[in-house]
Amino acid sequence: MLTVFTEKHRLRNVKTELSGGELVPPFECPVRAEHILERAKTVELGNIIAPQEFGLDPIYGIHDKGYVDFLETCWERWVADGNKGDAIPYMWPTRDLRQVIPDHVDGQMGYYSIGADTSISDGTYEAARAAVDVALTAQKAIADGAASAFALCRPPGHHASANQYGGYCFFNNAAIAAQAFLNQGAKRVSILDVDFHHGNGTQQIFYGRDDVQFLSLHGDPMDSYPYFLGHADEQGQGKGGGFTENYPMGPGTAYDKWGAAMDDACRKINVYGPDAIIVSLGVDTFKNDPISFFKLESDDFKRYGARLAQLNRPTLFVMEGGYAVEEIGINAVNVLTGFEG
Ligand code: Q9C
Ligand code: ZN
Repeated sequence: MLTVFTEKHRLRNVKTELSGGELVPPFECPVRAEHILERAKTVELGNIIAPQEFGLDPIYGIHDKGYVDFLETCWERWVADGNKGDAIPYMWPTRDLRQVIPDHVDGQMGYYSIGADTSISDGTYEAARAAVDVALTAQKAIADGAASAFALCRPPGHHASANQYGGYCFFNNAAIAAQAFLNQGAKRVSILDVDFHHGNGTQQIFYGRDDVQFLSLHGDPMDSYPYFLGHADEQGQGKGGGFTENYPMGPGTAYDKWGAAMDDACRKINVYGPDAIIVSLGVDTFKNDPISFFKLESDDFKRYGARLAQLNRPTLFVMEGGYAVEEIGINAVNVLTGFEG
């Protein structure tokens, strides 16, 4: 399987994450991508190529221009305002407040984010742009005839909506790739999100559409980030009704239950009959993940990779989360080798 990777991911290198009332080293750190790349080389997964540049147009197909402009300028404006640390939002237009876009960068950070866990610093925008190019380059390989490809994206994307960042995500790499398939003639695309966390951004982007089916297996939002989306009764709206499927699962969920949800999702993908499948590949379902509560073993990643291969459709893997950095390479690449059989 082809892997697309760029060193530009290292430009995403914030010092701090607000967690547990402290500023800690970020869970979403550069070594994650390095370990996955090393493992892909070790098992000789296939060629590893750098991305082409696709520019801003595919991003504007999913994200609001005002949001993109904000991400491009946030850090320089934060520094110009005299701040010393990473840019972290602290005020949001919640419930009864007005949804007005302020002029000040502090207000814009609140308007354009879903939480305080995702700091911004120098290079965040460039790295997020490069991650989109990684996804689109892998998508193009499939459009050109490859049966599968691996977009080793960093930063991840599935928590980013049309106009909000958070959960370590800025541009929704998987959503942008899905739109690329459609623009090139695909009639239907399925996005199967196996990251531990609900893919709230991807769900929001496609919630009212019937040309992208979104399915997510994740920690129950009653007990887990992102808390405010991902319940089983969220199934799409308007002509998108029935094209969103959520499988929230509780603490301690292991492969017996998780694999059954995966089977059910695969059955629904077959009914939908997509021209391509995008797997939002987070491996934070692993038993040792520091911020998650599922109990998958390393071998389970191979098992579900093999299950995905049975769908027998063009499949684009887009890297999302996973924070047990010592095992992240083994677990992510196990899905891909399991898929290849
Ligand atoms: N105190 C992805 O997996 N919150 N994002 C963690 C820890 C955010 C995860 C809080 C988790 C976001 C792509
Ligand atoms: Zn996650």
